[in-house]
Amino acid sequence: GKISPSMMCVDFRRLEESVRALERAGVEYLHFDIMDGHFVPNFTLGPDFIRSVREMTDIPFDYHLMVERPEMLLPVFDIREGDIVSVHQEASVHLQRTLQQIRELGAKPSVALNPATPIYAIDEVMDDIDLVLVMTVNPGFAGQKLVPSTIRKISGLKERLLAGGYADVEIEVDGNVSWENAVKMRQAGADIFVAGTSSVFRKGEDIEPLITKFRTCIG
Ligand code: S6P
Ligand code: MG
Repeated sequence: GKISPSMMCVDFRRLEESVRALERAGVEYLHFDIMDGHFVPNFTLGPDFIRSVREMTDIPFDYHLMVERPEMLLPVFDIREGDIVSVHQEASVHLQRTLQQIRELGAKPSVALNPATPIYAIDEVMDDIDLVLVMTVNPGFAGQKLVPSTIRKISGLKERLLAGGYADVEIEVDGNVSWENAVKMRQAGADIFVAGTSSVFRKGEDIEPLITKFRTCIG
C-alpha cells in the first residue's frame, strides 16, 4: 500500500522538519485537507500554505477538496503532473467536467465519497477517474471515530471495480486509519492510506519510526 500523511495533523511549528522526516520515511504522497467552512463545518489549509510546502519537496501532492464548487478553485493551486485531486460527489454540479479539468492539468482525478454516499454515485464517471477516495469518517475534522459500515463499502467498491473492468482504479481511504483499522481496510482492498492522528502524528513522538510501523499494517 501507499501512504499519504495528512498535513493538517503536522505540528506547524516544525513544518519543514516534519516534511524532511516524511521524505526520509519514503511516503508516496502528502495529503492536504482543504475545507471551505461551507461544504464541511471547518476551515483549513489554503493555497499559500500548500505552495510553501511545494517549495520544500518533490513528493507528489494529494489534494482533498472539501469545498463547494471545487472547479472554481482548481486554478488557485499549483497542481502538477502526478498529483491526486479529489472532489466530493455532492460538491460539483458538473462532476464529469470537473474531473476532465483535473485530467487536463495532468493530475489524477478522484471522487471522494462521504460515508452516506452510495458507491453507485460514481457509476457514470468511471472512465474519468484514476481513484476513489472512500471517506471512513464524515469529513471536517481529524481525530474522529471510524464509521464501521465503510469497511464493507471498501470491499463492495473493490468487487465492483474488478467486475466492471476497472481494476486499475485505486482505492484511497481517509479517516481514523489506525493501526487496527488499516489492517481491515487493506484486507477490504484499499491501496492508499491517509495517515493522521490515529497513527503517525502523535505529540512528542518521532514521525519516521511511526511510518515504518504503519507500513507493516498496510503491506
Ligand atoms: C477529515 C480529513 C482527513 C483527516 C484525517 C486525519 O475531514 O479529510 O484527511 O485529516 O482523517 O486522520 P485521523 O487519523 O486523525 O482521522
Ligand atoms: Mg482528507
